[in-house]
Amino acid sequence: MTRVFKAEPYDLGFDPASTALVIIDMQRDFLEPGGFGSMLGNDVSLLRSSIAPCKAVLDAARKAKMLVIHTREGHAPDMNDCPPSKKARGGLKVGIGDAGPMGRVLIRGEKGHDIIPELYPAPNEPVIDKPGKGAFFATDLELMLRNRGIKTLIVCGVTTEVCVNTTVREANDRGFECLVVSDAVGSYFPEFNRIALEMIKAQGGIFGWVAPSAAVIAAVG
Ligand code: TIU
Repeated sequence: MTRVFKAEPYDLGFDPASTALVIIDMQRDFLEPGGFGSMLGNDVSLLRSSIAPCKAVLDAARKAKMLVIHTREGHAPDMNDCPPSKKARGGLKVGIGDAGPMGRVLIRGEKGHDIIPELYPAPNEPVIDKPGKGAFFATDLELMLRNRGIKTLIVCGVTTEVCVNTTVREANDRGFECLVVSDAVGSYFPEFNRIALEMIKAQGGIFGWVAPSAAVIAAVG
């Protein structure tokens, strides 16, 4: 069954059976005070506007029985999967692996690493733990998508110019069609948010498509 997203730079046809919702890194470490995002010097409240649209798209995808995949950026407790360059970057007083108010920063199993309660994964929804910014690097995501015949990705999450953009670029090179939900992504830098969305849809959709949550929900529902 083919349906259409009203999107930019032009409408995108999709089949719900071969479409997955991918929610990138909606973790306490990025969205709540005292996590990795704060440690980097950011105002984390800037990301919170993405939560309600993301939840609305999540509810629609669940209702339509689409595949929903959540990702989390972070590292194993022994940090064997954390490049020393990533740990050292920024010269932070409290950085990756150090004790913060929500446990060890960006470490799996710690409170800060987990997904915010508003968007918590259902038991049947895969959670991809990724050591990098892109969700395809050093994960089973591609295998999981290919095994289920997925062709189209609806992408939400944070941050727009970092993990969302990196993942969309990785997906595009692998032949997936990505639709980024413009109000369900967020950045600590409003101008980066706007430009990151422009970059995706410029040049005839060089990396993919962009549409607001209302258009995505209308097409999925
Ligand atoms: N710093 C920043 O904007 N983002 C990240 O470090 N990770 C994600 O975007 N998930």
